[in-house]
Amino acid sequence: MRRKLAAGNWKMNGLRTDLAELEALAATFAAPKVDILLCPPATLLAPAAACSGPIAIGAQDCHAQDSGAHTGDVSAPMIKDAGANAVILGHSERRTDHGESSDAVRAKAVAAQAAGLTTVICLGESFKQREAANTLDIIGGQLSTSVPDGSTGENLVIAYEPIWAIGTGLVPNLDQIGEVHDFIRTRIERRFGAGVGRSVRLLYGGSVKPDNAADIFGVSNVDGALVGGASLKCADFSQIINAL
Ligand code: G2H
Repeated sequence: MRRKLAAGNWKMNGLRTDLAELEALAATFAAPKVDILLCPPATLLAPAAACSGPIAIGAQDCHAQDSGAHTGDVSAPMIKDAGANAVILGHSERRTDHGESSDAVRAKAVAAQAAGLTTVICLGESFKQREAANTLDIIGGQLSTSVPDGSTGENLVIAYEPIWAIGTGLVPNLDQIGEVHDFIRTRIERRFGAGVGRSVRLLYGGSVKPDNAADIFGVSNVDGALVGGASLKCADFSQIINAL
C-alpha cells in the first residue's frame, strides 16, 4: 500500500520570514496521516529543516557531481548535509530554462539517490505535443531516460506535470490524468518488476488547488500531488493535504 504524498514546490519564492508558513503547517499536521514534503529555495533548506517538524524538506535541483568547480551549483551531499532528504529533478522549468535533457536529469538522479535523497522526477508534455497525440510517447521517452536503474519505492517518486498546466490554472481532465498515470505505472512495473513498480508513488502536478484536489486524488494511480503556487500559504496547502 503506497502512502499518500503531498509535495510543495516553492520555486524561487520564499524569504526567512516565509518560514512562518512552514511552521504553521508543521503545527497543523503534527501527526500527519500522509507524507508531506516541502521544497523551498536552496537558501532556506537548512532553516526549513530546523523548523519543519514532521514535514520533510527537499531541494528543487542538484548537480550531478558531489563537489568541484561548478559556480552557483549545489550538490546532493550538500542538500543532505543541510537537513533535507529529497530533491525535485527534471522540472519543466529546469528542462526549459536551463536546457536540461533527460540524460542530465538521470545523472543528477544517480547522484541524489547515492547521497540518500529521494528523487522526485518530473515528466510532462507540451500543449502542442498533446494536441498532436504524442503525450504517451513523450512521457515514455522522458521516463525511460530520466529514471535511473536501481530506483526503488523509497528513493523514487514520479511527478506527471503537463507543461501547459503549470501555473496556468488549466488542468487536464480526469481521464487524461488517469491515462498518463496508468501508463507510467505499467511502464515502471515492466522495467522494475511488479514489487518496485507498484511501490513507486506517482504525483500529479500542475495548477492543483484546494477546489480541484479531491477530484484529482480520486483518479487511479494518483498517489498525491506536486503543488506550486498553492503550497506557498499554509491555509491553501492544508486544504490540499486534507483532500488526500
Ligand atoms: C507545477 C506546479 C509545481 P503550480 O510546476 O511543481 O506548480 O501548482 O503552480 O502549477
